[in-house]
Amino acid sequence: MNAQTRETSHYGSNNDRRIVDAKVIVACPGRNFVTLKITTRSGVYGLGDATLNGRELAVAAYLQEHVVPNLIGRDAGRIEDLWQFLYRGAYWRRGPVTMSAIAAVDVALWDILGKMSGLPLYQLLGGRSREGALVYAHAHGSDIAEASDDVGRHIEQGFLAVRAQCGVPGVKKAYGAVAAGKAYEPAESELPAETVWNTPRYLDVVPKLFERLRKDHGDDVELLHDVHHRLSPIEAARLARSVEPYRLFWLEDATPAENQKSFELIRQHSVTALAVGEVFNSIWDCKHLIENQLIDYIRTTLVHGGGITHIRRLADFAALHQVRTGFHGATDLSPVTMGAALHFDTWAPNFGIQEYMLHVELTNEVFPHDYVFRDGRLHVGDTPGHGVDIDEKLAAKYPYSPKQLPIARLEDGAMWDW
Ligand code: CS2
Ligand code: MG
Repeated sequence: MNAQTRETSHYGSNNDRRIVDAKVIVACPGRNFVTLKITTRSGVYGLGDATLNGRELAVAAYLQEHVVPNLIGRDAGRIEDLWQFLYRGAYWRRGPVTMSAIAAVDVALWDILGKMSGLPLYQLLGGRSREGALVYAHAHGSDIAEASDDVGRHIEQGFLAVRAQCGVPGVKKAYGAVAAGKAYEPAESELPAETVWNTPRYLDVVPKLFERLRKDHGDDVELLHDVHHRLSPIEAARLARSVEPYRLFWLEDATPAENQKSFELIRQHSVTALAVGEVFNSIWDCKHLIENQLIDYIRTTLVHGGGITHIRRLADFAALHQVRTGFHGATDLSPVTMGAALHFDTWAPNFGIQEYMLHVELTNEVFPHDYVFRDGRLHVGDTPGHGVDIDEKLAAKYPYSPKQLPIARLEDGAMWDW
């Protein structure tokens, strides 16, 4: 027992809130997910997602070996203090493994707070700023015509925003550009498949894709595109300028951003809106980008960025610079992250858009949730907490299965970004 005792609040004494169990659940209901379930003495539990695609077991071990022993006996109501404890106390700061583990604890504690107080998470954050969160779907095709048909299908389904990717002529297989109807993220093999990338051909096809999409689908639909870190800064600037006539909602990950100053070059040459940050895990990864207004949307989401406690700080900082959120929402983030992110989106004054790549049915069965898609937006329910649960018995039927996304090389064999 630590010093934080004998305190009561409107939602119970901290004796009820004491953490008595923390369980790391690893399962593969369609994709691999790592989930942390924290249980308090009162029996109320909270869930946090700790999934780091392709490196799942590293986070599971970090939690199991280094975090869980520190949680038992602590007051689940001290969310900020536990965040600081796990961040500062580890001595080693930041990094995707650490920050995903901290996020799982943090989101689980916010879930507990919601359940104990009988309030949905968005209410704890400050209440609704909007009725629903605008989402974008994924459309793709092996060529421009197929991708355009797929965009049309998504518009018919009610999406107001669609991300479009298409095959690159002469490039046999590129991550993100599969035939329409096939899974966008082919995490198929135990070791990563190797694909061959060609930048000049890609730079040639993308403006043609968006010219066609505007012709076929008009000006109302919001269109997005993910470059997936494959360009140099000057190439990214060229692409951003070449798609200006088609008014993209955003161009994502146009160039890797370890060196945040790279984005200055893109900004100098183009007014296309820019999004980046799904691989970031801390406010420090985007501080220069945000305070110099080099981006328009920040994509870092709860699971990889230290949970609600840290991302709220990041979002508030972004708001000061008129940068909006556009959280990562691929199928390798669990519905727990989606649910929590949607509550955040419902509150955040500077919310922009939410990525929504639909989970397969089995994933949804393992993680029952109350968010629903309606009229181009996702709507959270009023279940206390973040509204996402786990069916542990069902999850246990789908054990961890190592799977990797494909990587890329250039035609001369050199390793490239994907
Ligand atoms: C992609 C992701 O959703 C996106 O924008 O970039 O699919 C990303 O490749 C994966 O989440 C990586 O694990
Ligand atoms: Mg992306």
